[in-house]
Amino acid sequence: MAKTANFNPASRKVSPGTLCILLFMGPIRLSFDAAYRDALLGRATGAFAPLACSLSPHVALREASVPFELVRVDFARGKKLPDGTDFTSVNPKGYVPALVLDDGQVLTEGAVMVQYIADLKPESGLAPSQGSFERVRLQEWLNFIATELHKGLSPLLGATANDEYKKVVKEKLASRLAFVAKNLEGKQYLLGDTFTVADGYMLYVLRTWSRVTKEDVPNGLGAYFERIKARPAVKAALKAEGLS
Ligand SMILES: N[C@@H](CCC(=O)N[C@@H](CS)C(=O)NCC(=O)O)C(=O)O
Repeated sequence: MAKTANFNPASRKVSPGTLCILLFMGPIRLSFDAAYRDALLGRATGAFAPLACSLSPHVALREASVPFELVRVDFARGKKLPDGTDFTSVNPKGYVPALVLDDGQVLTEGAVMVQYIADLKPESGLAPSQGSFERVRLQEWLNFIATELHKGLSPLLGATANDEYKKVVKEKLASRLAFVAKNLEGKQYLLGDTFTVADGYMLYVLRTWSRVTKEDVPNGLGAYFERIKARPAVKAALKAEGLS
């Protein structure tokens, strides 16, 4: 217990050779291994899996310049890793993202994971320092994004919900997004003029909103969305997932 209480991610040694594995569901193309990418394309033509929320920690890893490796989870084939391993043996919850650390520990839950990543590189400014009130504000945003927006989108993603319910869900989401737009007035990013991991999570939400509603992001969020997409780390993450 004491070990956990005193745990400080910034003290974790992250050397260039460190292997962090970010597991993600989604695109069939991976940039880190062209041969593997081509093999996947050959086997899974047209079987494009939707963009997953693992994009958020993926962006955080790139923004923080933490070395990592991406591993695709093939949900269409029973949640398998490329080597045939059952993904649930890595994350028993069965969903992405999952971050496998160099000491073998597995971290799940995107809103927590991105803070861990930010704390590996405090100088990146991706999260206000632990113990500050600003950090609590960041957590307030992350929790809002995870519960009200990310999970709020879920009924729109599948065929289970009927159109009537989807309409209600969409209206609720639009009102939540209007709240975000209002909070962005006069600011570049959610916490001010500095990009944080909350903005990286919003990227997933705004992309998914556009994809499922086939509409532009709601009023007041367009410039913010473009600002996030213009970041080099974001561009690199989208490219690596075959989404640019
Ligand atoms: N509570 C998790 C939820 C993650 C989540 O919803 N992952 C989705 C992709 S965006 C997933 O893997 N769904 C597959 C499943 O639930 O079986 C988090 O916030 O990280």
